[in-house]
Amino acid sequence: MAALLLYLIGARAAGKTAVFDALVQTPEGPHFATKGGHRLGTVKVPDARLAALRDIFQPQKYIPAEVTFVDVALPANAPGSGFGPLNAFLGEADAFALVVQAFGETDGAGKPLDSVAQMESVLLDLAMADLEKVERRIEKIEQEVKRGLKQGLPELAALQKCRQALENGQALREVVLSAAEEKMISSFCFLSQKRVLVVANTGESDPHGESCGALRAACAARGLDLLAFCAPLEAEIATLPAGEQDSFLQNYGLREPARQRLLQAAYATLNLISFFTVGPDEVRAWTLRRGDNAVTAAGKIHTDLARGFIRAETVAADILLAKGSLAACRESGQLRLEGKGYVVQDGDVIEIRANA
Ligand SMILES: Nc1nc2c(ncn2[C@@H]2O[C@H](COP(=O)(O)OP(=O)(O)OP(=O)(O)O)[C@@H](O)[C@H]2O)c(=O)[nH]1
Ligand SMILES: [Mg+2]
Repeated sequence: MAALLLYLIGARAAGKTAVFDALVQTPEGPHFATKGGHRLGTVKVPDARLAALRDIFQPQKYIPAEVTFVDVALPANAPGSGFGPLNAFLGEADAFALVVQAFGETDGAGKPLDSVAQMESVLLDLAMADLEKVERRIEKIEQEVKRGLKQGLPELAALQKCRQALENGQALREVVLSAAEEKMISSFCFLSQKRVLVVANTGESDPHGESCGALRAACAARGLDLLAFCAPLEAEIATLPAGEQDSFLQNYGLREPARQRLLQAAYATLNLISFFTVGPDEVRAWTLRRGDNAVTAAGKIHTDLARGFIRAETVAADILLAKGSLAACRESGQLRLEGKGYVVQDGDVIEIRANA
C-alpha cells in the first residue's frame, strides 16, 4: 500500500523547507529523496499499540504505516503563491499541510507580515486553480450540448454547483455533493477539495504558537485544523541523540516532537484510522478512512482478499494486548467474526478469511 502523500505548500519563504526538515531530520541526518526539484521524505507513523503487538508476536517483519511529506519547490517566476504551473503535480496529494509564516515582522516579499492574509491567499490560489479547470470543462460540455450531445448534462450540473461555490469564495471541500456528483468530478483532482492542515511556523520565542490568535480564529472559521511549532527549533532538536531529545523538548515545555504532533493532526484532519494484521511473519499497520468497512480493509491488503471476502476475524488491539494471544481471545469469545458491512474501528486487529 502506498504511503499517504502530504504536500507542504505555502507562500514563498513561509518555512516549508524548515518544516520539512523538522519532519525528516534524524540524529543520523535527514532522510529524503529528490524528484523534479521537490523533496520527498517518508516517515513511519509511531503507534504504541503496534509496538506492543510486535513484542507479543516477535515477527520477522515489522511494518508501521508510512506518510510521505513533499517539500514543494515553487517555480521561480510563477505569480501568486507560485504553484499555478504545479496544478497536476499537486493534484496527486492526499492532503496539504499549508505552512504559514508566523515569525518575524516581514514576509518573503518584504511586506509587513500578515499570517491570516498569507493563508487566505494560498487557499484562494487553490480555489482559483479549480475554478479555471471547472470553467474550461463547462465550456466544453456546453459546446457538446449545442451539437446535440446530451450525455454530459449531469456532469454539467455538478460542475455548475462547483463553479458557484468557488465564485462565492468557498472551497470545494465545503460543498455538499451527492455520491454520484462526487464520482463525476473525482478525476479532476480538484485542489480545494483536498483536506488542509494549517502549520504555523512560529519564532523561537513562541514554540507553542501563543502569538497565533488571529490565525487560529481564521482557521476555526474555515473549519481547518491548526498546528503551531517553530520549525527550525524542532529540526534542530530532531538531530540530537534520541536520549537527549526529550529533555530539550521539556525545556521548551513541549511534550512531543513536531513530527509526532503533525502525524497525529494529519490523521485527525483526514479522518484516518489504523487497523493491524499480526502473525509470526509480519506485524503491520494499515491506514483506513473512518467509516470504511471490512471489505475495504481487505482490499487495502490485497484486491483478491476483497473479491473473495468471506469474514473478518476481529479483536481490538487493547483486548489482544491484555489477553496476550489470539487463542486466549478466541477462548473468551472476544475474537469476533464480522461480515462485509462491519465498520472497522481504530485499533482493530483483523484477519481476513477469503476464497482464493
Ligand atoms: N527567525 C526565524 N526564521 C525562520 C523560521 N523558519 C524559517 N526561517 C527562515 O525563513 C527563511 C525561509 O524559510 P524556508 O524554510 O526556506 O521557507 P520556504 O517556504 O521553504 O521558502 P521557499 O522554498 O523559498 O519558498 C529561511 O531563511 C529560514 O531560515 C523561524 O521559525 N524563525
Ligand atoms: Mg523551500
